[in-house]
Amino acid sequence: MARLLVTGGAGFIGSHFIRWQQKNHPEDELLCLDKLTYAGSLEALEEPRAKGLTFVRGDICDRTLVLGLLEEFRPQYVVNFAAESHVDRSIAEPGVFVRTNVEGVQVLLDGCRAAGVERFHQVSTDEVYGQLPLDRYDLRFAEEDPIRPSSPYSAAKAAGDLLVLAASRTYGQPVTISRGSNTYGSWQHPEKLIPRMILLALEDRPLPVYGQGINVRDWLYVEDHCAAIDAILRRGRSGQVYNVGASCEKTNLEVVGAILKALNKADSLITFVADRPGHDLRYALDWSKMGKELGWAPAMDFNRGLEETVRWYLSHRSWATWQAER
Ligand code: NAD
Ligand code: TDX
Repeated sequence: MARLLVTGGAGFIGSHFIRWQQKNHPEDELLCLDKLTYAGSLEALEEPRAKGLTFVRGDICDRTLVLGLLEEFRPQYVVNFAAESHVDRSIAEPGVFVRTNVEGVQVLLDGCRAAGVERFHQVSTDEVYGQLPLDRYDLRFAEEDPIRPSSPYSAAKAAGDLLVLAASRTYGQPVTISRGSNTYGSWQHPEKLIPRMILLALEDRPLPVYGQGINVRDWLYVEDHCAAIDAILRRGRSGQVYNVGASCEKTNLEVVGAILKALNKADSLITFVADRPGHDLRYALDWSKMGKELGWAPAMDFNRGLEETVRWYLSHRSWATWQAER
């Protein structure tokens, strides 16, 4: 039996990770620390709480709270999902991204070291590598490639990664980092591309596609992402970075087109709007290390994953609308 502290567990991927743990490691004890920002939702944790998850509302930047929780709960594992996660918001208001995605990570690292936590896992992103060009499909980022983040969001995540690697090198602290690609599935905040487009299409409102819609993202189903994080946490080598991709590259127009098709809506809803400043053209990962070292591979087919996601939003429209308006 292990004890896990999951930070940011009331958000999209974190809440799936908690459900995934309860299903696959029912003997483990789980504690979630989450600030419940606009992105957090206690509704996503209703079922896990009924199954024994303990929830504490609080900020990962609150040193006294974090040290106290670690002292009391004594987890073997800490997994950090807590972050400001939306690129557009980071362009409008970068300060809070530095606080949570950088300072918060250092507070967690310090706390884990003081409490002798056996493994701290930092959930990071493919965006830290920056963009690839659109005319070189042979290129993909590997773990040892330099990081060249473009947005305040990805720059703050990259700074968090560097602090984690510094703790490994300087103190020999047991840590791992996963760099996941664009994740989709149920319980995702409708500020993100897929849920946003589903909700707008359901209301027959224009779907705002940035620029020409030719930017490429690699789409990873949320449960595949959770399985990868669990494998790294329990079996990954300390001090290592692991890329978690899906080899499922699509242009934004392709994704929006697939959503319209699934909902039986017309392409004429697509509206091209001003591009995101500094908009990265393409993300693509070489995730062969995950396969070779940990035997992980993504299992979900994109069309099936998207269908399930669309169906979920149809049956959770009031939650999604409430989240969109917060
Ligand atoms: P999310 O925005 O849905 O959830 C973030 C959660 O963190 C929320 O519950 C929020 O309340 C909480 N939080 C924010 N600031 C906090 C603080 N200071 N203290 C405690 N809790 C705080 O994010 P997500 O999409 O689930 O992403 C989770 C992690 O995965 C992030 O670190 C993100 O960088 C990374 N990631 C996301 C994706 C993706 O496509 N969504 C892909 C790769 C990596
Ligand atoms: O309304 C929109 N129109 C549009 O064209 C929105 C919200 C997005 N887009 C484009 C921008 C991106 O090219 O769609 C693509 C995906 O956008 P987001 O859903 O905002 O995701 P992205 O910026 O790629 O970042 C996501 O993946 C990596 C997550 O938000 C990050 O947390 C994660 O690290």
